[in-house]
Amino acid sequence: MTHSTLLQPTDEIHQALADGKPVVALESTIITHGMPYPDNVATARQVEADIRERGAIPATIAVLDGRIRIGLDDADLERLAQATDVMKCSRADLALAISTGRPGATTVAATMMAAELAGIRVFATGGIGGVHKGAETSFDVSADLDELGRTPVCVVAAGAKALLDIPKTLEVLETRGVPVVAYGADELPAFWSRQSGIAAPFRLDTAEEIANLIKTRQLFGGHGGVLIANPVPTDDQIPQAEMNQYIDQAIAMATKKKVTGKEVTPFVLGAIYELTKGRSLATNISLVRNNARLAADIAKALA
Ligand code: PSU
Ligand code: MN
Repeated sequence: MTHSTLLQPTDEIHQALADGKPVVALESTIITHGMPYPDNVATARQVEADIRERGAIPATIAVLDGRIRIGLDDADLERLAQATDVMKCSRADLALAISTGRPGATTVAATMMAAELAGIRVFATGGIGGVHKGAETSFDVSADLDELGRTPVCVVAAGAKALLDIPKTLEVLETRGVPVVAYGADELPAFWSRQSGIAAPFRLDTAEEIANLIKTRQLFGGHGGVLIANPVPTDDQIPQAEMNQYIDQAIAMATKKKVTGKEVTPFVLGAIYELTKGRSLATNISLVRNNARLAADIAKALA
């Protein structure tokens, strides 16, 4: 393994990047640990199609056969979506997955690392990891926040999930020097809900303004990302008051079962899926698609 064999972009993506065309990175933990099969693979394909429809090229990122794949074909997506032995790879896990040849799905942090190495500047996901409730005793703070502080990739998400401590997450992002921008909203969205009750640090209303922010930030020397918080479409949201009940129940279940570390987010997402009888999944699919469309617009404005 050398630097030149670490990444394996598809021919299409390799050429698109060489030509300066708009490319949008996509993570794979959402496929393997965020949604049940077969909705996970159907969503992954749909999101890729949404990006193409907007005139950009999707690059789903994962570790397969000891290499970081930049862009997956249909068979790869299916293989990843069905597999049960896939490592959830954040910054700490990426090298081990590659060096042992184990299949790995990339989190926001690891996808940002791969996107930067590949030269992709915009990345769409569902929600970022953050500071978990009770972090003052558990120390559970996602590596996504440090990555946003160091890696120059724009991440489009539907805000931080309300299962996280949103004010503490914002504090850490501010400390790490990450601009947090709500798209077309004054309030920070909370993933399944458009409202969080927390004012967004900044608001921008167009993809062009966001592209300008990214370009300006690059002038500082290319350190650190930008977080765009894009509210879920109104028709598909689960209002905050209702959602908070499910979240509290799901966290209580996780505590009772002593779920810790990187298992927490997948467990809580699964519990919320059960508690909402599948409605959370429809919301999740809607917001990921919405983020993919905005990310494609930002990538076009940057290209
Ligand atoms: N939020 C979701 N679905 C997900 C994740 C977050 O709604 O699948 C994944 C993302 O890949 C994110 C990761 O980067 O969980 C954060 O995990 P942790 O808190 O262990 O860093
Ligand atoms: Mn964690």
